[in-house]
Amino acid sequence: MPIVHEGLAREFEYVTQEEERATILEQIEAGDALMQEMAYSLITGNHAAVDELTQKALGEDREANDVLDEGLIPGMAVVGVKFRDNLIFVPEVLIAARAMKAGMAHIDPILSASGVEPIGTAVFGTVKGDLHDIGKNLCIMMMRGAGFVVHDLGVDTKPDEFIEAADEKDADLVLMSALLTTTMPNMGRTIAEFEDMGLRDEYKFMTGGAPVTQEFSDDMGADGYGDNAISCVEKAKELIEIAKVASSG
Ligand code: B12
Repeated sequence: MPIVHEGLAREFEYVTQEEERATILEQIEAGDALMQEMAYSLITGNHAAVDELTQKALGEDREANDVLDEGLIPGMAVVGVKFRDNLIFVPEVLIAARAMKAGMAHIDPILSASGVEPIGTAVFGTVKGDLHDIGKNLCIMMMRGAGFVVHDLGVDTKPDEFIEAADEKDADLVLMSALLTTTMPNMGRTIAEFEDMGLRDEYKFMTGGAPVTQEFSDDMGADGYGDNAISCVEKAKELIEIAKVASSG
């Protein structure tokens, strides 16, 4: 269905990059008016509405996956774009995140019970010495929304905690966030500790956080880098594909 919700149509105008417009429009158009209202409520941070609309949609016997793909994810994608383009700031993102959480509270139990094969499993932490977790939490939410199982290791995560969790959770990906120039090198130190244990090739490593660049990430020996929650999901999918091809070949 084309965009019939006026508010959502206005919000969609903030998405200006051609490729992103096409992807997000496809997701929106797969849904109906109820899904559009859900996406709009999420973008505007109306958690009570998202809570109610998600319950309503699931009560109509829609698939939890469809509600996620056609309502919550396109909404969150618009939020991600607006944040990246400096059209909204941290408080608005956190308010939208709360709305996403309200919807996910109904969807998560259904998806986990249905045994849908996840895209991949990741452990994700903010590195040792660093307490910034807003960006990490956004990435985790977007990754979970995209079908990954993500184990949140919290903040101030020491290398051995990454190693233990990656093993215990049978992770494919190890994701690290750092916001301080003083803690950024701890991403490289973490990878080095995996290497020392002979575990470097068991996992794909990704880095991110405001001061981190592609070049820095490469220097740290990581496999992937993302500068926002959308690119985090895209890169994670790409690395999972590479890992699959490598293990089948
Ligand atoms: C909020 C904040 C805090 C909060 C953190 C609250 C929390 N729960 O996270 C509090 C007040 C606690 C705090 C504390 C400190 N902070 Co502070 N903080 C910030 C601030 C204002 C915003 C950070 C943020 O949340 N941005 C929004 C999120 C969404 O963006 P993001 O983290 O970059 O994440 C996005 C991407 O980077 C990416 N991403 C993030 N992680 C990952 C991981 C992967 C794998 C991938 C692919 C992508 C990815 O996706 C995210 C979503 O788009 C920044 C300023 C700034 N503009 O960055 C300073 C800033 C980071 N802080 C700074 C400093 C100095 C500190 C303190 C040392 C201050 C002090 N003297 O005590 C302490 C350090 C505490 C510690 N040990 O960590 C400096 C760092 C300077 C530097 N060169 O290192 C900054 C830059 C402020 C400044 N200009 O001076 N801070």
